[in-house]
Amino acid sequence: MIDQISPIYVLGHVNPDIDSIASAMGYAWLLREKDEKNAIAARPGPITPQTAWILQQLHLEPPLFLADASPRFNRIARPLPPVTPNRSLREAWSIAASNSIGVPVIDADNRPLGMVTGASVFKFISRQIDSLIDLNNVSVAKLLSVPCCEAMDPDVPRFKNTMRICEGHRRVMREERNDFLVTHDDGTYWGVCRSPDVINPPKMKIILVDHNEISQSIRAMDEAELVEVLDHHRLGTQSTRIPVPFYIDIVGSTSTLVSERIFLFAMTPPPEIAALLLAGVISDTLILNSPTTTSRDRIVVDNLMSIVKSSGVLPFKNYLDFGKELLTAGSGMVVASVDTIIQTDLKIYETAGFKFGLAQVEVGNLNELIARVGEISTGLDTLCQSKGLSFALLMVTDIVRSVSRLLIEGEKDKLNDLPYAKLPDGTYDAPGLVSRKKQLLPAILALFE
Ligand SMILES: [Mn+2]
Repeated sequence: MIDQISPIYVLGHVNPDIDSIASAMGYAWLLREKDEKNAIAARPGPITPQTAWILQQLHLEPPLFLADASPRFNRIARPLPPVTPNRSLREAWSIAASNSIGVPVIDADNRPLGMVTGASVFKFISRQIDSLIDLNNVSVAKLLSVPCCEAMDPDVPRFKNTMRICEGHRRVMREERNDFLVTHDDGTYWGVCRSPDVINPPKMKIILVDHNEISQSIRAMDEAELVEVLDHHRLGTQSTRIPVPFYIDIVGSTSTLVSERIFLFAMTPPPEIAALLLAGVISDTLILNSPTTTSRDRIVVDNLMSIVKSSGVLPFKNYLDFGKELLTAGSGMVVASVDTIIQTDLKIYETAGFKFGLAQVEVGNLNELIARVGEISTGLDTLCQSKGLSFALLMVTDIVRSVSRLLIEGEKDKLNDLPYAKLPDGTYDAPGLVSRKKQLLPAILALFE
C-alpha cells in the first residue's frame, strides 16, 4: 500500500530541461514501485518545447507544477462534515464533543457561517443566564434544543485553501480561538484547521534531482524538508537537520543515475519511462558527444534503447536517430522570442559575493544567431539589471559541430581572462565548448579564486 498521507515531491531545477523532468518522473516511479512511497514527480517551472515533444510522443502528462515549497492551508485542513444552522445545538454539541474540535456551520450555498465551539457554547449559556430571571424554569434540554446558529461563533477567521500557511501565522498568533475555517477560493467550505498546525505546519518533503544549489531550486525551499539529493552537478546545497541520502556522481545525466538504480534492483521500467530516461541521457550528453559523457551513460543508453526498441513505444531503430529528432525538436532560435532564448535554460550562480547568470541555447547552425545578436544582448543587459547580476552570459551551442558562441553583458571586464576570441560582432568564439557545467562554469569560477 502506498502511503497517501505525506507525499514526497521529486523535483528538478527551475527552467527544467528534459533531464530534470525525466529523472524526476523516473525516480518517482522507482520510489513508488520499489519502496511504496507516495512519490510525486513535480516541476518548478514550464517545460521546454523539447520536453513537450517527447512527452507528447509517449502520451505522458507533464509532472505536477509547484510554484514554491511553502505549505498551503489545504495541507492542514481537516474536511469535517459541517452542519446547517437550523440543526439543534444538541446535535452540533455531540459532533464537537466526539471530534474534540469545533463544528463548522454552513448555509445552503455551502458558505461557512461560523463554528460551534466550546467557547461559543459557553458564551451562549452565559447570555441565557444573564437574560433569564427565573433560572429554575430553564432545563438543559431546552437550552440544547435551540438552532445551533444561536450558539455559534460567527467571527471565526477564514483562510483560503491555497493561501500559504505562513501568511496566516500572525493572525492565528493574535487569536484566542483555536479552530479556524478553511474555504475554497470561491469562499465555499473546505475544512477546519487548528492553531498548532498553523504555527508549526508540516513541511513539504522534497527530493532534489538534477540540481542541489538552492539558487536553482524551487522558491521557499528553506521552508521544506529536504529528504534526498540525486544529482550530477557541483555542490551548493542547503544544510539539513538530520542526515539524508545524498548521491552525486560524475556522469552525463541524472537520468543515468536513476536508470542505474532501476537496473540495480533488477527492475524493468515501463517503456514510456525507459524512453523518457533515454531522452534525458541523450539530451544532457548531446547524443553522447558532450565531454561530460561517461561509459556508464553509454551502457544505460544501450539498456534503455533495447527496452524502447522491443516495446515499439517510439519509432526509432537506434538512439542516434532518436537523438537527432529530439534535439531538433527543441531548437528554433530563428523564431523564438528573446525571452525564450535567454530564460528557457538559465541558471543563476552565486560565488565570491556576487551573482551571475549562464544561459544556454542549442542551435542546429550558428548562422541562426547572426540576425539576433543585438536584441539578445539587450535582453541579457535587462536580465542583469532585473536580477541584480554582475554579468549574464548566453552560450549558443551548435550541437552538431561541437562549438559555441558566447554573448556577454554586464561587467564584461570580469571575464577578460576567458580564453575565447572576440569576433567583430562582439560575440566570442568558443570552439570545443559544449558543456556549461563541465567546461564553462569551472573556467569562470577559476577566474575568481
Ligand atoms: Mn542534468
